[in-house]
Amino acid sequence: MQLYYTPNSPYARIARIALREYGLLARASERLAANRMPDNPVLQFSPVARVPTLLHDGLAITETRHVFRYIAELAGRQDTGAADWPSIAQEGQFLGFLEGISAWVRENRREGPQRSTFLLQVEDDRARRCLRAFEIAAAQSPLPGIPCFRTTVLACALSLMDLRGLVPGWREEHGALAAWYDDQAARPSMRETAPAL
Ligand SMILES: N[C@@H](CCC(=O)N[C@@H](CS)C(=O)NCC(=O)O)C(=O)O
Repeated sequence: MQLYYTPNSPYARIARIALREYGLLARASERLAANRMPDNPVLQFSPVARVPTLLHDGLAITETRHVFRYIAELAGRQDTGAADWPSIAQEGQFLGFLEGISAWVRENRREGPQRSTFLLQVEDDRARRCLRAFEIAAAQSPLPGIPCFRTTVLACALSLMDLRGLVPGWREEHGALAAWYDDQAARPSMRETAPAL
């Protein structure tokens, strides 16, 4: 099994956390992708050429939630119950938050005139709205910990937001969420996959 990743991708990080949390790291080789380069090795397997891409049994599995589920199933953690719609609704919110943070980071990387102050403001607003809502959720009832898929997404999104200093001082007004995040950030799977600054 081969998992293509880049060190700074929060999506690939979620898949790398799954390999560690489900005890499958020894069966996988983690390989570096070269996103958006003509010699990206992932192009041999997937025309979409994004990370994470998991190769196993002749399949190239993409989309983080599918990769995560595949790894969980290989580890014998199948979820065969009826759809849990409240959890799926929350998963959508956490994935949307991660997408917003990722878009914000990408926009920040653009050079001066190419950078859209409108888009930066849109993502700033979205992130702050999400933090307020997630704080209420975390204070109302304890959020499950990693390796629950949806909260692995949340932890990786908060980590990226924190690392890039996108919402300075967010901990002060989001104490329940920050306490939950700090517990998750201390897990070996989070520490071993931390992106470079
Ligand atoms: N919806 C995808 C998003 C994955 C994604 O956006 N990956 C980025 C890195 S963070 C990527 O590979 N970008 C390269 C490209 O778009 O060419 C998922 O859930 O896996």
